[in-house]
Amino acid sequence: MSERIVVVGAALVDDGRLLAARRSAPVELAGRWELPGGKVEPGETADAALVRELREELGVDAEADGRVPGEWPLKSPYVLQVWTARLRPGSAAPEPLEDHDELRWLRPGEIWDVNWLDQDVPAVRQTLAHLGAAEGLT
Ligand code: DCM
Repeated sequence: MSERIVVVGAALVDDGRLLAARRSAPVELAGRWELPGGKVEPGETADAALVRELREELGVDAEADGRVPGEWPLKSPYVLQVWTARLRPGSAAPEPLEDHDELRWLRPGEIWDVNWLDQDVPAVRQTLAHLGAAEGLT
């Protein structure tokens, strides 16, 4: 029996906008947009992994605030979970340091303008349902 491995995606929200990141690798995912994040390492909590990944990939100081209910299958053994996150005061603005070549802050009404990874579409939909009204995203 193989264990499943959790990939955490960040719904990073700032000023009523959601951050989307365009992947530059691997080739089969390049050009598609995702909630930035990555694999949870052994012994690491999901929210700590999220903060680490956002620092590594985007150079930001972020904090996770809560999990979006649900879990979406990726290529086995991976599953995607989403946490909402925000920039801490004084954080640098996000930059595409690794894995991505473009970032966009999506305003309400722009959320579906980018070509999300297939597996991120239901996760983004659920994220909007979860925090849309409270964050002014819907
Ligand atoms: N992944 C995804 N959606 C996300 C984040 C990651 O489908 N929002 C996938 C892409 C990779 C795997 O999870 O196959 C691990 O991600 P990474 O390469 O960023 O560590």
